[in-house]
Amino acid sequence: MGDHKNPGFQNPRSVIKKVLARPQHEGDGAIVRRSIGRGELRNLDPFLMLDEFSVSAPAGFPDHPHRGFETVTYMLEGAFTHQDFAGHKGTVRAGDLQWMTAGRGIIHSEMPAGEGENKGLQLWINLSSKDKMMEPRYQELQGKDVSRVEKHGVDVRIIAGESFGVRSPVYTQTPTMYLDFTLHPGAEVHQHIPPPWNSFVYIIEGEGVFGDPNASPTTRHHALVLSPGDGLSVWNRAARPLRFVLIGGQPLNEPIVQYGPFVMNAQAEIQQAIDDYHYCKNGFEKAKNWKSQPHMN
Ligand code: FJE
Ligand code: FE
Repeated sequence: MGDHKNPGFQNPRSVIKKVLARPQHEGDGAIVRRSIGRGELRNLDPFLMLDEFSVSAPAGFPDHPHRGFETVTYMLEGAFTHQDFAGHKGTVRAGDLQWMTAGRGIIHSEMPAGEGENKGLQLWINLSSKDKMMEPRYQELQGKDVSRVEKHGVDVRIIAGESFGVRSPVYTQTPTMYLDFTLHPGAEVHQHIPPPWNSFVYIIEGEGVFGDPNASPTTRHHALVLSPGDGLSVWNRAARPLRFVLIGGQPLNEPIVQYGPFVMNAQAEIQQAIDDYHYCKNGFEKAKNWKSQPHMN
């Protein structure tokens, strides 16, 4: 459910934590603003990381592995090209989405493909122990195929889950909702969130009032962690558009052991991942003699 007027929540969610995502270095010369995954907010089960990136060539994220989780790349401006060790390639442009379930192993490069700054969000979603070693899988959606609802000054792109009665075709291995809202000046929205799920908001532009109508407005580059509850209300009382993503997921409630891009349940499984990567086995077979092609920047 999403609604432009009637909250009708039994237990509205409020903001319990606010985190400013400051710029930091990542990859090869790239700058990211990390909200989830930084010291103040190590993770928010099932979410491991949210980076807002803004990258121009020759910086980028050259060949690196992943195991045990999903990465969701959603472009806001410009484009990013990816290549993996199985020969899978593509370019994600503004509005497009790449939902990559790394499972037992992916090695890939992610490099800017547009002129100037290439901006987007990358979210890492943990996989349950039973899914960590699954075969890798991609779900790719062009912006024109992302479901969108425009109503009463609210414009929502449905990356995952459902809003205003419209559902995303993306299959979420770990149950997840991911909504990209733009609220025009004066607009408000009341969005249902499954009560047992953890959820947060990340503000992309403008300023908005979240949860409590008397709260002071929050501006871009901030993540807001939400309390338990059945929905979130948001008001744009400013003179410019407000854009934010609302992300929620079913907690896995499993131990998390992370070593960079390997996320498992136990230290021994991390050691296994390091060995598998090193010896090109158990999912990393195709790493043997593979290197990404030079990018045309
Ligand atoms: C990474 C080195 C990396 N945030 N946002 C170490 F380069 C990366 C990495 C990224 C990344 C990629 C994109 Cl396209 C967007 C990102 C980190 O690839 F995750 C680790 N641990
Ligand atoms: Fe990656």
